[in-house]
Amino acid sequence: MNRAGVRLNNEEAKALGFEIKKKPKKGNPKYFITTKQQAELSRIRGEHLIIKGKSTLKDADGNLVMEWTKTEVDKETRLKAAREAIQALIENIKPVEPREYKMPIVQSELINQYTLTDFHLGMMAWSEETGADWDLKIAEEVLLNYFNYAITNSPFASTAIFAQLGDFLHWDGILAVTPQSKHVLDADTRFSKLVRIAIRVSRQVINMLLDKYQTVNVIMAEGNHDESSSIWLREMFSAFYENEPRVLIDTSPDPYYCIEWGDTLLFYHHGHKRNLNNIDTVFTAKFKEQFGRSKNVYAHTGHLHNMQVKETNLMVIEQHRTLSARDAYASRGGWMSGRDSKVITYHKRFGEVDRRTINIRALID
Ligand SMILES: [Mn+2]
Repeated sequence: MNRAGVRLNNEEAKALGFEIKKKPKKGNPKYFITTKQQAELSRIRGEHLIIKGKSTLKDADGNLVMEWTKTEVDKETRLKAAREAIQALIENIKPVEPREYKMPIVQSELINQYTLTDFHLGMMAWSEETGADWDLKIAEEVLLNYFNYAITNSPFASTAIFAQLGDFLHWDGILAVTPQSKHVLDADTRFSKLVRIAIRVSRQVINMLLDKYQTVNVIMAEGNHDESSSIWLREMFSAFYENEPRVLIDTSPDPYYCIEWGDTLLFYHHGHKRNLNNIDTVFTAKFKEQFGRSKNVYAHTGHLHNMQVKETNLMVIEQHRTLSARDAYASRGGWMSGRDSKVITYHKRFGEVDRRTINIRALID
């Protein structure tokens, strides 16, 4: 049975028993391979293919003329390819020179957390339909206005946390769909443009934080909209600031993050895997040592876009609002949460000592 043409290199063609074809101008020559050869090819290439379905072509007498097998590379193989691509990207990144810290340290016991979740950069919303406009241009402006305003109006702590709690990017690849469920998303517009702006705006934010703080911790949490993109964001910024000891990037691939600040312990998770009901036990189990040493424990999540605070025997858990507008899906579904971001100040010994709420109206009116 024939399949559509597949490009093979000479070793692969030989292994599958073909006469080697002449190399065309671009890429490797195409061969028509059978389902059996496809399986052998996948074995050679170390891929695990999932059979998605079959199509057949029959002649007037009902004899099978041709058969196609629709296959898809499994998640692990795709992740492996993504990791290799990231590695290649990192190798080409030229790290920046360290910046000199000029600000006198006023309160070295304090850390300021800039909480940003579900920013949905690249989402497209139309105010007539959803109540507020949102696109790449608006989002970039809002984010820079937010950090400008929030940095100026927060205490003079020695250290900051850029707590980006996931869904920073609205979509995660060439197709504007959610990575797991493949729901079609309202997108503005090209993925390359989204990537460029995500990098540009994050760099600006980190540089703004470096002007005020001696040390900047960066959490780039995995969200359900940016499963893969959060990987390259973390790895790219880690490579980019490798010579800058004042920037600390958490590159953990496990979507649960932890920062220790004296006796105060801070946890972060997007909220797509675990929610307020039982996330406290997950954090405690994953970070037993840090938990054992700490006196004041706080956890932060996002994902559902509305505000909720819950105190358990183990910690205070807070689910945060977002600064982004709602998309048509959320608006039509009637999820109408308000829009703000909290700057929370933690003391090494006392835990939370201050918080500022930055309302979206302070940023766009
Ligand atoms: Mn989410």
